[in-house]
Amino acid sequence: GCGGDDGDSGSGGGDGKLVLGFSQVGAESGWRTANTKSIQESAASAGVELKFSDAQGKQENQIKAIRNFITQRVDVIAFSPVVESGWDTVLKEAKDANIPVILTDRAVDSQDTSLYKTFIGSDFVLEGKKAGEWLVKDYTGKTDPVNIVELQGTPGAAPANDRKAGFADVIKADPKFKVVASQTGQFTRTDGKQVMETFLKAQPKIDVLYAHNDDMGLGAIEAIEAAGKKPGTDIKIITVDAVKDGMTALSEGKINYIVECSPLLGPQLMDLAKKVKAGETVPQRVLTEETTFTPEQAKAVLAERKY
Ligand code: GZL
Repeated sequence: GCGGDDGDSGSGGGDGKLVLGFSQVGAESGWRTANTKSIQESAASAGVELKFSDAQGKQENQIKAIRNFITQRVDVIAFSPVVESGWDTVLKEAKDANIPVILTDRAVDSQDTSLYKTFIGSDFVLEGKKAGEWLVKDYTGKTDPVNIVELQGTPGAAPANDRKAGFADVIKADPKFKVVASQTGQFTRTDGKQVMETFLKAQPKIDVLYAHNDDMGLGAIEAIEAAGKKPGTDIKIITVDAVKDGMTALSEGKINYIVECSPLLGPQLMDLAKKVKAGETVPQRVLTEETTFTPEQAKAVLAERKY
């Protein structure tokens, strides 16, 4: 179909293999690439027939892909919803077709939780809180105003909404913290760089950048250096994800703190898909394991990072 590729139209799992239809957001960031790799590799090693569709960041392409999976009568449908809203209709179609759905990575705001069997992903509000808590600690004892600029993720996406809310919830404790500008950088390096350029022109003083993912932070670093400022020193930078390029910048002190968001959901997804197909009950919510990193900690683990 037009837009995102809808995956091959191969027959169902004729050889008894579980057939999983997966609709991916796109390829906007290093995190997404690692997430796709994890899903594709774990499907292969789990003996799952994967029908993979890349929506190029468009919700209508995801809805189209899900409808294709229903037509192809796959055993299980999984997807990472690009935005939180607008899924009830297509999820009801999957339910009416008796095809179970698994949410991965991002949440939907559907009130009817019977529309999916489980949601495996991070707690994005907690990620935002962790970012805020580091900043509060870093500025303990200081009283001068702290001017913060924020690069938000994709408008309407659960990680963008929740990372913003969690961070704001923590820094509201101290009025010295002021978010003087907040704008979407679409989770990409290119947009992160462009928006940071406008922040640097518009803001007389920027003390901190909070970017909802490493990629936007890395784009912002280019803009900060082009403006003759030292990232991590003149402007402190906090990001989320902990992909290799982000961890490298962290180990060099260009980023000050990274909150990890693991993309390696593949193995658990395959396990959940098999359980769901077998009619076993699975937890409504599966939280991913993840931590935080300082420059020292990044140096210690950089060589072994898988993504
Ligand atoms: C988070 C994921 C976000 C990453 C970004 O689970 O949805 O989307 O933080 C990615 O890097 O683009």
